[in-house]
Amino acid sequence: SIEVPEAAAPDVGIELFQLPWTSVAQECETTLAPAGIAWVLLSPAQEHIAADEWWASYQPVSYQLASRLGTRDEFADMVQRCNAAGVAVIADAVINHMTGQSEPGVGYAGAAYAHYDYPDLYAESDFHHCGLTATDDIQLYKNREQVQNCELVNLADLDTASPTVQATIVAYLKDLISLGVSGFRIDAAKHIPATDVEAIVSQLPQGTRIMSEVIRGAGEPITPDEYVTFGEVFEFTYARELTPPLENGVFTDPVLSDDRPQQVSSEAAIVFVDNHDTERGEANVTARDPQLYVIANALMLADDYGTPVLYSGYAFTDRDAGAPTDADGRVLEASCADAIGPTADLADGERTCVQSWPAIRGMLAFRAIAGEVPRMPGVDSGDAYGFEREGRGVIAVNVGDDMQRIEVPTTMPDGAYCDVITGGADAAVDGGCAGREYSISSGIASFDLDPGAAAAIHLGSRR
Ligand code: ARE
Ligand code: CA
Repeated sequence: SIEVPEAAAPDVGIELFQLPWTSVAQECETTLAPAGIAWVLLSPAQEHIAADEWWASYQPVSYQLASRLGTRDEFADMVQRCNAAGVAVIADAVINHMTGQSEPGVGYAGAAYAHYDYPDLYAESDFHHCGLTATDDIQLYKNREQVQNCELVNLADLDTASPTVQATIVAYLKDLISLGVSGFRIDAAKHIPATDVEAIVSQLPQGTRIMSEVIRGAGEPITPDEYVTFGEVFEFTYARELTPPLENGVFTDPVLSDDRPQQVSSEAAIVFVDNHDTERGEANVTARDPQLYVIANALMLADDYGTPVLYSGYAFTDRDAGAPTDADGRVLEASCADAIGPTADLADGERTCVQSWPAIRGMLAFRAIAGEVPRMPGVDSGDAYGFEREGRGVIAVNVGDDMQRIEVPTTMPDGAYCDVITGGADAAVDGGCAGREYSISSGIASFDLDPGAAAAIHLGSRR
């Protein structure tokens, strides 16, 4: 018998897009903690404009925790329950701007506002009026001043260099921390000078996790690298390089973490296959394409670069459509406890529930056992590709239209292993396998893979 190494502490996160707090709490307890997911990224919690589209969340009206995702009490209860389950909570901090509505209005929870006037919070002088473009909107991403001082799609742009604006933002973030939040996604961080983000987050308790959303853009002067001195960044290049091979079958092999041009260091990188924006935009592979989506997520979870964040959203036809709501506009509760995916047959509004897919849970188990040893050089065989995490796990995928055999050299012990993609986290059961079985013989792991199939075995999945 062989010794199975101790499972590493979980590091993977998940974005639960537009999921109400009561349901997030439920997921922390029933699906995320059991799957070994370390943190959950929420949709924005603050009061927002009253509108049906999901992106209403990204137009703050006040910093009350009262949104269609839930009340302050529900938020507080959720954070406490997630923390108790061992799942840290990362809040989405929309601090670059307020609303984009030119007309005055009343927010979801009743706060009156106008485009540059948010009573008891911000007044006209707290906003940039960049004067660099006809409408004060950003027109040219190649111009740093426009990107940071003009308005992103007409959203009233806060003067984040102002000490009073900073103090208001810091008070809001500290309020979330007082409820147990562990860190923040800084929404639209590219549009806030890195020095301003740093000035704000340096006023938060030590250890607060900061993840800046800075979309790397070709030829743009503002890069994610400016934001790594005080936290992590979402590295958009990762998905852009990970997924095209899934469609063209030509894999290039980044053997070493540091051998990835145009990407921040591995420690600073949050990586993902898609997120709520790219699912509706640039992503090559999304949950609408279940087989390739499993392959992409499996490769990411088997990889040695960055901290992965999974994405759990809902099916849609209209890219603007919000999650289903009740008559009061509250997003309906949803549970992934009994979901088995992947499936391409979701009705609009139904949750993808990736955290419950056996393949994803199997790969989280793979990562816990094999994720801390070196990634070995990849092997190509037609449209199949695979690699070893040295001595602990092997993954192989077939992105072509034909059955493919692939043989991956490994220092894992010879023997029979249960596949965690088809078998899930507990792939080895009662001397047999819950899913498929593969073998290692004379130091070669062999896989016969159907078109669109993936396979992964590790020391803990020995039959
Ligand atoms: C909505 C309407 C607009 C309207 C506006 C104001 O769609 O027509 O003018 O409201 O009334 C989300 C939605 C937006 C929505 C907004 C506010 O995606 O459609 O606008 O909420 O409700 C850039 C930013 C990046 C940003 C993306 C979307 O750099 O930070 O655009 N991503 C975050 C969130 C979004 C959110 C916001 C920011 C705003 O993740 O969900 O917007 O809070 C190149 C550049 C990128 C650029 C990208 C797209 O790749 O390199 O920097 O990203 O193009 O323009
Ligand atoms: Ca700005």
